[in-house]
Amino acid sequence: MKTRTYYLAKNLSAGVMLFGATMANAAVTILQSPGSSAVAWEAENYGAYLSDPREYWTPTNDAAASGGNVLYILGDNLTAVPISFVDYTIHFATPGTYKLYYRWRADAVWANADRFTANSIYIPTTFNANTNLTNYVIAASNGSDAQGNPSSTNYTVIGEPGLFTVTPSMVNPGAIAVLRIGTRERGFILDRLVLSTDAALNESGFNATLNSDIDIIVQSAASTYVAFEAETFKGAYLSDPREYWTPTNDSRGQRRRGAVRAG
Ligand SMILES: [Ca+2]
Ligand SMILES: [Ca+2]
Ligand SMILES: [Ca+2]
Repeated sequence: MKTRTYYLAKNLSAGVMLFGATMANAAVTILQSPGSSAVAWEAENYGAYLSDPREYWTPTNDAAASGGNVLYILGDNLTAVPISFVDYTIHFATPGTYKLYYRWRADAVWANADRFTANSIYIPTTFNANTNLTNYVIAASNGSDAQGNPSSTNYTVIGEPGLFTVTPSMVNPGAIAVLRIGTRERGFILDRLVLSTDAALNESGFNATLNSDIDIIVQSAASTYVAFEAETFKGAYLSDPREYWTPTNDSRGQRRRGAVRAG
């Protein structure tokens, strides 16, 4: 992936935004913890992009944002259909009916001139949506505006009325679901997302929902080592039925599970 950096002469509360701070990343799966009723992640992390140069998602910084960064819709204000997309790949652990919540705001650079702009995206009506308009609805955030209380230019948490179903087969090992979010109004700022079985999650509940783990082992900042259990669920297996690795328990093993060869 090419790294491009955009400097825009737009002063936001955080000062000048630095656009396009992307790095080459392998596809990452967001993992729901066993027993958890929610999945949470920063909008600017773990996305895979389908971008049209006319209007597209790009990560940028914002001091008021969770994690200090956001995804921003840059380009022309093309609202009739979703133009570009960000995909989040999720492995669920708990079947159920999930509601999508997100923390967002409108860029005042646009919303001060038109109170109803920069306040919507395209939300998929299902997991694994394609790119057709028929797979999307206009986000509930479009109902707020820059002269409302709170103003659309302040960060708020909102939930979508359309729900997402996680079936029992979707929690099988290796199963994934893709949440694809489309662009709509230029200047929309997406900070953080939560999918939860709680249909009435409020803002404090949203903030208390910790970000989920991912399927790769990440070295801690400034750490001089990486350490992990052999049986970690982050392991990927190439198995021959005659002899293969399988996790099992052993009271003498650390955390009482180990990976052993079977067969
Ligand atoms: Ca709007
Ligand atoms: Ca964020
Ligand atoms: Ca172990």
